[in-house]
Amino acid sequence: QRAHGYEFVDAGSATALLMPRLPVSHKGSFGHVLIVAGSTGHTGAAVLAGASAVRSGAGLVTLAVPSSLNQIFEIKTTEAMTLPIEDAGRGYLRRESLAHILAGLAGKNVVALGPGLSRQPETALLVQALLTAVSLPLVVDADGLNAISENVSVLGKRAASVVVLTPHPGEMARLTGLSIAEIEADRIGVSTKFAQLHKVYLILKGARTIIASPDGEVAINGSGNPGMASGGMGDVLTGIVASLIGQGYPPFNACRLAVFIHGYAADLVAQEKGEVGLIASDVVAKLPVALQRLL
Ligand code: NPW
Ligand code: AMP
Ligand code: MG
Repeated sequence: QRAHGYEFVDAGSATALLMPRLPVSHKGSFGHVLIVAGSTGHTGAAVLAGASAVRSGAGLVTLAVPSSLNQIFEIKTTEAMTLPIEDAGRGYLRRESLAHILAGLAGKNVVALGPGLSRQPETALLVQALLTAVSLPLVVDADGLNAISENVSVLGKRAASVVVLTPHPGEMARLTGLSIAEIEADRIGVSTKFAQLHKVYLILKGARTIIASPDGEVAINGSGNPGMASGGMGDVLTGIVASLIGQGYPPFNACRLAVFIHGYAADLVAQEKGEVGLIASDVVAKLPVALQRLL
């Protein structure tokens, strides 16, 4: 549906974007996602992003995590694998980890960067170094975005041709220097301007998420509910976006579809359990049904 110059993403348009699986496919057909995430106190964000990537159809998922937390991740995650990155016992990833993470890119086809990474200055240096070194499609969220906010011009030095940023209004405020009120007053204008200026796919989250492409296309999501205003929900979206890009969806399709499926799964959960007790793990668990209903 197209009105007022933007597209509205609903169940019909999401279904039209879905690519059915060929009978002869195998797990290598559906991509290998590397998720660089997690720090002390924020292991859940990494686990949610990983589980969400798996539940939205990724062939393989690996979590690159601080080595001192690896045993925790080994217990918390099952289908997703872990790549422990030496962290000298600190519980967060540092600039020194760059070479190790770059070596971990072998065999991967998309990288998600940021859920629960921490706001340590050394972590921000790592994020900035990864941006200039990783040529695979990159999905950047949460503390990945906070690191970019310290020097937004790093986006102009990035190696990847496809970069997706998934800020909530607070993160968008840090990225742009605008206030949250200014962003909320012109969600479409702010998103499209940023996407075109920095040549990124920009997903501005919140009620009625905006999806803007570097070429000036813009869509508004029709799914989702206020039950989604709870911790970890954005980390789930990061996993879906990366998963769909890894499966070969063109980036703008991946972004629109991921945002719709995320909200649609949450709507299905809300129908059963209500909005108040809705949690991110429930949304992950409902992703297969959401996909099945759309296909
Ligand atoms: P206010 O003040 O509440 O009105 P932060 P975070 C604003 C990880 N997590 N509309 C909000 O505004 C993440 O991955 C780990 C308007 C406030 O200013 C990150 O790495 C979890 N304003 C890290 O924690 C589960 C909005 O943004 C600011 C808005 C920090 O992420 C939780 C808050 O954002 C979490 O995902 C909206 N719709 N949405 C885990 N289990 O491991 C947000 N704001 O300071 O960036 O903190 O988003 O919690
Ligand atoms: P984050 O703040 O990173 O955890 O992301 C929160 C997620 O929940 C985003 O995908 C938001 O779009 C979604 N969300 C939060 N509040 C609402 C709401 N009131 N209506 C619809 N979606 C929401
Ligand atoms: Mg978030």
